Amino acid sequence: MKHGLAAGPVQPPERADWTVEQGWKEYTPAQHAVWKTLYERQTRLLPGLACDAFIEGMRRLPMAADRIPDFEALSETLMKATGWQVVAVPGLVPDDVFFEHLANRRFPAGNFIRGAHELDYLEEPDVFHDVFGHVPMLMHPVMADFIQAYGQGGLRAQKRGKLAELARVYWYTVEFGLVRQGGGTRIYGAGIASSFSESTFAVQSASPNRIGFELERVMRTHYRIDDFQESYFVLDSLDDLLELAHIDFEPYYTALDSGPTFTPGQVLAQDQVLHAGTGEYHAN
Ligand code: HBI
Ligand code: FE
Repeated sequence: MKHGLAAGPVQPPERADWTVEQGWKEYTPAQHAVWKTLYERQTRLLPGLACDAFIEGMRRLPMAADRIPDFEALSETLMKATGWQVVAVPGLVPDDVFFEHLANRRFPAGNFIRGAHELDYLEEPDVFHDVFGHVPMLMHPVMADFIQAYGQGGLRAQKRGKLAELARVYWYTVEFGLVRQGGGTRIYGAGIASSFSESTFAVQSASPNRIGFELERVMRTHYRIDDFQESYFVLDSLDDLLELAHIDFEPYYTALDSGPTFTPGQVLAQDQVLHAGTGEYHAN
C-alpha cells in the first residue's frame, strides 16, 4: 500500500498534487485490527488529557474502533462543519504540495497504517496519526482557519527562506501543542494525541518544561523529531490561534535574521514557566 521504495528515489506521483485513492476496500482485516487496537487504547486514555475541542471533534466524526475510517465520509462531516476535506496521499509529500493542500482546506492523510509490530514507532505519518490525531481538531473553526493560514504562510515562507522558522510554529502548535483548560493543561496537538506514551508524558510527567506560548520564542526553538519533546508550549486558549492565523509574519522574519536560536530543552529568563521540567527523562 505504501508507495516508493524503502531506500531509494521516491516514485514520481501520478497526480501533480500527489493525491491517490484511499483504497479503502484493500485494507486487510489485520490492518483494521491495528486501527482498532490504537483507537481503543487512545480513546480510553484521552478523556482528561485532551482538550474538550478534541474530544468533541472525535465524537462528531464518523470514526469508530471497528474499521479504518473512510475519507469520503470524514470529508462529508468536515465539509459541513468547517469546509475541510481529507485527501489520501502515499506518505510525506513535498513542502509546497503540502502547503497548497492546506491553503485550500484539504488535509493530506497517509492512506497506509503501521504494522502490528510497530504500534509506537512511526517513520512517516500514517492514517492513525493523520486521521485520529489531526482530523478531530479540524472540526474546530479556529484550528480550521489556523491550518489554512499555515498553508498560505508556508508558501510565502519558502520564498522568504524562512520555512524552518515557520515549521517550528506548526510543530509546537498543530503537532505538539498544549492548551490551558479549567486550571489544568490539556493536549490539542496531533503528535501527542496520536501517541499513547507521549499523551501522559506531555501532560503528567514532571520531566518536560511547560512554557507559555510566545511566537518569536517558538520560532527560534529547535525541536526533537526522534523522541518526546523536552519543552511544550501552552496556549491560554485555542482562540489564541485565531490571532496567530492573521499575524503578518514579515516583521518576525526580519527579526529572525539575527539573534539566537534555542535548543529544545532550553529555558529562558523571559519565559512564562508553567512547569519547570526536571529533565529526568532525557537525562537517562
Ligand atoms: N506531508 N503528508 C505530509 N504530512 C505532513 O505533515 C507533511 C508533509 N510534507 C511536509 C511537511 N509535513 C512539513 O515538514 C511542513 O510542515 C514544513
Ligand atoms: Fe502530523
